[in-house]
Amino acid sequence: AGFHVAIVGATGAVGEQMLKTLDRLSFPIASMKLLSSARSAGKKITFKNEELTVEEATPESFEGIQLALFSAGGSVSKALAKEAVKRGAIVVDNTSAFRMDKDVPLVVPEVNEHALHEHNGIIANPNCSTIQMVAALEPLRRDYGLSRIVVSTYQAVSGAGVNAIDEMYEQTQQLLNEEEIEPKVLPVSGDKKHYQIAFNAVPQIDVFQENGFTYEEMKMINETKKIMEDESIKVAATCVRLPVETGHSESVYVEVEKEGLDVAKVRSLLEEAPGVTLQDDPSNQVYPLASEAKGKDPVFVGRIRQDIDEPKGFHMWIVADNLLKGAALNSVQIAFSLVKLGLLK
Ligand code: 11C
Repeated sequence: AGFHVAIVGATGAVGEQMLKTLDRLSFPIASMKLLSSARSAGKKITFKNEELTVEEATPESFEGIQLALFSAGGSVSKALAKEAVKRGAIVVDNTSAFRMDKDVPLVVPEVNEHALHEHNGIIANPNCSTIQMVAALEPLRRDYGLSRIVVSTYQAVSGAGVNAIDEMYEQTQQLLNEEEIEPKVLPVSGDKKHYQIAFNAVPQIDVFQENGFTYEEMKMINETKKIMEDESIKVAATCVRLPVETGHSESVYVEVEKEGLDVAKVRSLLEEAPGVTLQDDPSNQVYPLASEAKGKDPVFVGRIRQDIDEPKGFHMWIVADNLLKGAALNSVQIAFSLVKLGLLK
């Protein structure tokens, strides 16, 4: 027993983690189909001791598929997600293609699992930097309300894909060898200019919008309001890429609506929160680190401080594996939620 599942983008950094996560969490699978662009078709991937050949994704690929996890870029999702739905599949889409569509739920199960009931075939998985932030802030929102969030991110190169990871290692090696470097991928593959990522901090993730924010920053702003179902929360974001392979870190300042919150209460709310692990013991230098979050499921939170001037303001450091909770794990959790709610059967 189990479901007929397809992964679109099986050869990518997130696709690889989707396969591992489905296996590790024992998602019930009757059959697995691996799909990709024409360029990666033909590659072999082992899943549950079986060697599978990656096929080029076409509309017909989705015949008989019940669940399709997409992570092959927005244009692939735009071209094929509705074709999959037409053929009876539920799509969990890890791109930004449909996230802000009114009839598409944007879901972090710990925050708004109930939104899945409204789905029309496609469910969007939020942006990685948004997921970890809302998972950590949801317990504060529920009990105290949120009025404002100001976030600065310190994002890993794996968020930009396998080519960005390769570029970071290659540049690091070249610079250590005192060789010339030739940036080609980051900050945004396809943008006009490229900058050094090794030994650097680059304040551009995705392309600039007319208002001066980047698309990544606007995703954090718009997606947070949609997931938390509250347009009145003021959100501002500055997104920065660092030479970290995997693990996004975020410095978050949050103001709550109600009075009476203090650091001890924030800690106890987060200790109880599903999917969150508190790592906050300054006297013993305990705080979240990207290097330790890599390969782990939880969202780690530490460095919790009450603002010195604003009693309703709190600062914290939120870290998660961007390929797991930020992408593959959240998608698989959505799939489990669909089963639990009787929406996938
Ligand atoms: C990054 N957050 O770190 C991006 C990657 O909308 O799903 C995820 C892009 C997205 O570059």
